[in-house]
Amino acid sequence: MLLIQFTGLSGSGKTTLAENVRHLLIENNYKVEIIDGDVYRKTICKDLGFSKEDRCENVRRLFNVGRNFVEENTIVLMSVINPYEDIRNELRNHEFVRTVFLDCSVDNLIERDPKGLYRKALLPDGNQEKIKNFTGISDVFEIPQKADLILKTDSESVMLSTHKLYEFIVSAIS
Ligand code: GGZ
Repeated sequence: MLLIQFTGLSGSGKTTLAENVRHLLIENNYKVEIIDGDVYRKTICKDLGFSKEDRCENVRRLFNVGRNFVEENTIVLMSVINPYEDIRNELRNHEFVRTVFLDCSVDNLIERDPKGLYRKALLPDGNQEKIKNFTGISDVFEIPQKADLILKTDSESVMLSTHKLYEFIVSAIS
């Protein structure tokens, strides 16, 4: 089966697209599992922070969860920021993995900011509410050099990105 490793900034549309595509795939009788970083950071990854080491460990643990689902003939959508090229490449070594980059400019995300996280990341040093090491603001996001699919989520509609992703997944498994 297939494991999609998303890569993209917070708010770039990973969760929305994963859920939309999951619905379409289920309607077509595929088994699908979403592995969402934000969710697993409250359970098996709750000991991890946002250093490079911890983010890579986070991605590795989620990949190991995902791999078990893949073995059960399930399509896995791994919805994480996944900001480092070396860990993405490590996962790409597995033939069942594809990399999907949700490309959205930081300016656009700062403007949308539905959860108010960018506002908190941009607060002055010393402010108690400030989020430190925030990807795209005060922490690195390495642009993927070898994505199998790039979705420009700041310029194309959610519906178009959903359909592109769905078609990509179906052709990858057929
Ligand atoms: C980035 C952060 C941070 C920092 C908290 N940097 O969009 P969200 O809010 O709901 O999901 C993001 C989540 C990032 O977890 P991941 O497991 O996807 O990250 S990684 O792949 O880098 O390990 C975001 C929130 O946690 N969040 N602090 N400093 N995002």
